[in-house]
Parts: sequence; C-alpha cells; structure tokens
Amino acid sequence: MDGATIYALGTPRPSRAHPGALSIIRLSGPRAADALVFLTEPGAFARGRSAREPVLPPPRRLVLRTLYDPLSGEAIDRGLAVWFEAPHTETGEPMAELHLHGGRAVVGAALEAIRRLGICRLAEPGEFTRRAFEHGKLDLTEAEGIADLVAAETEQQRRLALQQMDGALHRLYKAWRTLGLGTLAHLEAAIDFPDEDLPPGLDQGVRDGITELQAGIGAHLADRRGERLRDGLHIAIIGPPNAGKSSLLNLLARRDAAIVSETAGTTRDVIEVHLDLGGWPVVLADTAGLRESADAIEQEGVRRARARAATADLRLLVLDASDDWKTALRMIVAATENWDPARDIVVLNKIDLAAAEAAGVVPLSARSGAGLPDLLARLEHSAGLLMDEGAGAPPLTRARHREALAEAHASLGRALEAPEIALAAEDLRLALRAIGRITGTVRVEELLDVIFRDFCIGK
Ligand SMILES: Nc1nc2c(ncn2[C@@H]2O[C@H](COP(=O)(O)OP(=O)(O)O)[C@@H](O)[C@H]2O)c(=O)[nH]1
Ligand SMILES: [Mg+2]
Repeated sequence: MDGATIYALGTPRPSRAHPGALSIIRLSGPRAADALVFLTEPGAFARGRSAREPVLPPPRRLVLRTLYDPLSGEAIDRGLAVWFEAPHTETGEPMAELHLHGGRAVVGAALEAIRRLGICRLAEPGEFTRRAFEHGKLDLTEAEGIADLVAAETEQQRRLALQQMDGALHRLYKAWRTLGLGTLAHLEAAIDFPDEDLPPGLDQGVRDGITELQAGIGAHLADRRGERLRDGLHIAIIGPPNAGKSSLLNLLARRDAAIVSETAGTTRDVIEVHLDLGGWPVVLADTAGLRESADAIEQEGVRRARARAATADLRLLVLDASDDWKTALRMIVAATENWDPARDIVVLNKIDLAAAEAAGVVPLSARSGAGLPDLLARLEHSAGLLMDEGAGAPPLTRARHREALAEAHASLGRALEAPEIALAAEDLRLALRAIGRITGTVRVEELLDVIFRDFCIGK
C-alpha cells in the first residue's frame, strides 16, 4: 500500500445505451477531504489552500454541492457529496463520495476533474477493500464475502455471502486459532519447564485440545454446502433411451439446449445448463440413455452418464410411462452408484400417452408440461435437504480455505502422533499458521494480490 489517495467510479460506467440515473465516485486516503473541498468550493484549488472548516460538510451527511473543474472553474454537475471522517469509514481512511447524474459526459468530466487535482490516483481493482483489510476493518474471509455478495446470482448465494461478510467464518476460524494457541502455550510451558515427575509425551489437556481442534476442522471439511452454493448443485438426468430426458432438460431450462429425437441414442455427450431453482444455483446435466450398445461412441456416452450419475448431488431418473418402466426402474437403481431413495427423484414421463401412478414417483408430461409444478417442488425439497446438512455452522466456501484446512488437519494428526513434545509443538504451530493464512492473520503478499485482483475497480 502506498498511502496515496485513491478514487474510482463505484457504479457501472454509463454507456450510450445504458446511462444511469446516478453514478457514485468514491475517494479514500489522506487527501480525500482536500479533494472534496477543491472540487466543490469555487476557487479553492486556484488559491491553493484547503480551508476545510467552512466548506467541509459535517461527516456522514449528504449535502447538495456543485462540482467544479478545478482548472477552468466550470460547473460540471450538481449532486450530493458526503464526507466520512477516519477511522470510522469503510477503509479506515478519510473518505468522500460524490453522487452525480449518471451520464457519460458527467462521469467523464468528473473523473477528469479529480485527476487534474494531481493529489489522487485511480484505484486498482479491490483496492478499497484491500485498504479496509490493511486497516483491520475486516479479515480475508469477510473480504471474500464482499466479492461473493457482488457476484451472487441467486437468493441462497446472496444469503451465504452476507453471512460470510458479516464474519461467520471469521468467528469460526478465530475460535479455532484461540483454542490452538491456548493448547500451544501449554505445550511450550511443558517444553520450557519439564516436570521430572510426569511421564514424557503429551499431557491429557493438550491431547484433548488438539483432538477437539482436529475434529472441528474435520467436520467443516466434510461439509460441501459452500461449494454447492458457489458452483451449483449438480443434478444428473438419467434413464433409458427415449424416456424424455432431453425433453425434460429443455423444459426445465425453458429452451432447446439438448436435441430431442425419436431416434434412441441421440444424446451422447453430457449437456449442462445452469438454472436457479428456488434460489439454489443448479447445474443440470442431460446424459446419454443407459442401455447396452454396440456403437463405440454410444458406449462412451453411457460410461459418462454413469460417471455423472455417481458424482452428482442429486439424480433425476426419467422413465417412459408407456413402456415397461418398473423393470427399467429396478435395473437402473440397482446399477446406479450412490442412489439415495430419500433425495433422488423418479419421474414417470409421457403420462399423456399412458396414465400411470405409483407412490413416490412424480408423474410428468415433458411434452405438455403437466406435472412440472410438482416436480419443481420435489426438486426444491431435495435441494433443501442437501443444503441443510450441517446447518448451523457456516459452510466452507472456497478451495483456498479447503486447502489450508486440510493442511492444518494433517498437521494436527501428526502432532498427536509425534514422538516428542517439541515435534508436536512444531506441528501445532504449522496448523495454526495454515488457519492464519485463511483469515490473513498470517500475511502472504502474493495471496493478497490474487484475492483482491478478482474484485472490480471501485470495490
Ligand atoms: N407423448 C410424449 N412424448 C414425449 C414426451 N417427452 C418426450 N417425448 C418424445 O419422446 C422422444 C424422446 O425424447 P427425448 O427427450 O429425446 O428422450 P431422451 O432420449 O431420453 O433424451 C421424442 O420424440 C420426444 O418428443 C412426453 O411427455 N409425451
Ligand atoms: Mg436425449
């Protein structure tokens, strides 16, 4: 961080096709107040002074101001200005905001006016949030929560991101660090002041502390909700050829994503569409019909279908009601790895051709759409069941966290097995360092660059 005063447009840049009603420019840094005065008090810049007191608005109050070009003195726009006094600001530095009309020329002239002051520079992507981190306003998981909130596309993603931004993960990881540090202090005391009367090795209190920490991290690692919410819940549509799998995918996607044909064996590759199902992000995959085939390409399609069915979070088995569906049901369920009767869904399609009903089976006509509301309700219910697992604790949301926690978990395992307490202490220290990297307590510069680079400018 160079301590410069930075500025950026915080709202989307207005274009000819999409001018905005409003645009907001933000400034942060030691000269934010000077910039605000120079831009809003005619002549102040030319006089080269920043007689702030009479013109600087009271902090955190929106005030009506005309924005002037500092060199020509020409009025650019009239809008609202707000001044935030450090350290109670988002970045921890003095900050100012200009709320202007969202026109291309207005925003262009305003940004140019700020540049001409010569006391600020344009912010880099994520630099406002990075400064907040540098000033201890948030930890890395909270910063990542902000990025996720901006990127959230569904209701559930938004909820999770907000939780994380509000410090749910921060508190969890901090509690682990506190537990680990306490245990380490015990261990170090035993190294510094060995008690001759006690048997060598870890005492029970230390052992309990490490075990508790390892169990907590292990449970968190086993929880896949966060990844499901970030990347989408994977649902595989499986079933015999011609049952209407591709028709169902198209119906759910509300477009012709997959080829529908009377010719059995049309779908060979896995076709994916992304959907929002009751707030859950979903990746729906259409697969090849499951049957024995002499055709090498179709065989490969069937192999991929089986693999996809096995790794999916949920399976939608589509059967043809006008066919011998009971036999197909039995055979496919028996051949499908990870089939879970509580969550996976059997769809009896083509009920327009043959009326069929059976307990636990969802009747549907992919052709007419009859039965779709019930199917959607079942899907949302199953998705809810999946996402409820381990509810209460905040879920793990990033591969970065997973890697560090897996490392911590392994180090703790080694600590418990260590032949000497000095070695156990070293392993415990490694585990704590790994946890510290997640929150940023342990700083890794390259990591910070990667995290904040993904933000937009002005955030
Ligand atoms: N009558 C009727 N025909 C359907 C229905 N769903 C699909 N089909 C037809 O069944 C054939 C196979 O459909 P398709 O979606 O390609 O099946 P897939 O092989 O399982 O992907 C096509 O001719 C569809 O038009 C339905 O609900 N009712
Ligand atoms: Mg198909």
